[in-house]
Amino acid sequence: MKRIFSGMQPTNRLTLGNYLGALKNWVKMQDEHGTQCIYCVVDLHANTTGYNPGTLKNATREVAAAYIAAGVNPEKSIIFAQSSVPGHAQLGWMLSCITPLGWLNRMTQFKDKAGKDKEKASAGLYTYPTLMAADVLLYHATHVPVGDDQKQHVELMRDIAISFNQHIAGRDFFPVPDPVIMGEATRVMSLRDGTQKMSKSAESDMTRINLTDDADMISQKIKKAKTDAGLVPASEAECEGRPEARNLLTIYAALSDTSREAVMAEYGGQQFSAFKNALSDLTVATMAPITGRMRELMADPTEMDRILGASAVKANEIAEPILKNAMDIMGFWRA
Ligand code: AQP
Repeated sequence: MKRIFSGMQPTNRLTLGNYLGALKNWVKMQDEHGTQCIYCVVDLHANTTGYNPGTLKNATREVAAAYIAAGVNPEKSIIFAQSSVPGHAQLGWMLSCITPLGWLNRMTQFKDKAGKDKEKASAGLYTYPTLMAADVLLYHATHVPVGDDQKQHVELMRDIAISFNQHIAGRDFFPVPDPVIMGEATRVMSLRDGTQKMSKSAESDMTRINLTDDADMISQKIKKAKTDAGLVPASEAECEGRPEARNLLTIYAALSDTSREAVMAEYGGQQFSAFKNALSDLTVATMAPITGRMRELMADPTEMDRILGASAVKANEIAEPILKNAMDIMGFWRA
């Protein structure tokens, strides 16, 4: 059986990048035969870049609501908050103790997120990849659908699993999970700078489309998206050195489930204003039902809590025996 595990941080409103790079694929995978999907709201990870106890609970509900609104079915898939299964933190600690510092030093996301003043970054941000490894290995998951930015972390998690199996267990205890990076938009870029990833915690809201944005806001953001003085590129060669143009074409292709090539065949050589109008209409048409459903779900926090609670029980049932076995392998005392 294929077991899928993936998660998103409740750090801010989810973006079109989160949707196209990951969430849209999660929905597709849920319908594959012989697949069990576990989709987590990784609230322990959200703490690595700052604490806001007043908003975290609701942000967790909102991310879960986004999963459901996008098409994840809580009757089929497990949707829960990471902190409600204690095994994540326990296995995370155990794995951090067998992960060499040299491996963590290579992680580019820490460098990006810590910024210039590394001394002020939290220890949690540094060990984020070992907790992420625990998230997946705790369920003996086999596949991890993520955006391109998380590829390095999945590679590290594979190294940790192999190392645990070889040096501690002496057998294949953890399956070595495969990253699944699919679709046209594996890395959606900022609307204001085509060299930067679209990120939910970037300072300017104009850099991204949030899943909660209404039609006016979406069309304003797309209208103001950075382009250049040329026409819409008609070939990959014409995209060279034009990251913003390429990004808008990629977004259009991913939203319409087609290829960038097909989009260029339709809009190449036209003015950006016409293409932006078409992109804006397509984005609004795709997002409006998701945003509407999210709003309905968020109007009933009790129901959201019921869904998260029921799924946490199911997640714990899978995680507990695996954690116990891992603890036995590591030699921890147990009555
Ligand atoms: N721009 C993106 N394009 C494609 N995929 C993306 N993902 C994130 N941004 C893009 C994918 O979304 C999933 C959840 O991401 P996350 O919440 O774990 O955080 P992140 O990867 O650090 O993404 P953000 O939006 O930049 O969050 P913040 O600003 O909070 O750090 C992952 O599968 C990710 O690959």
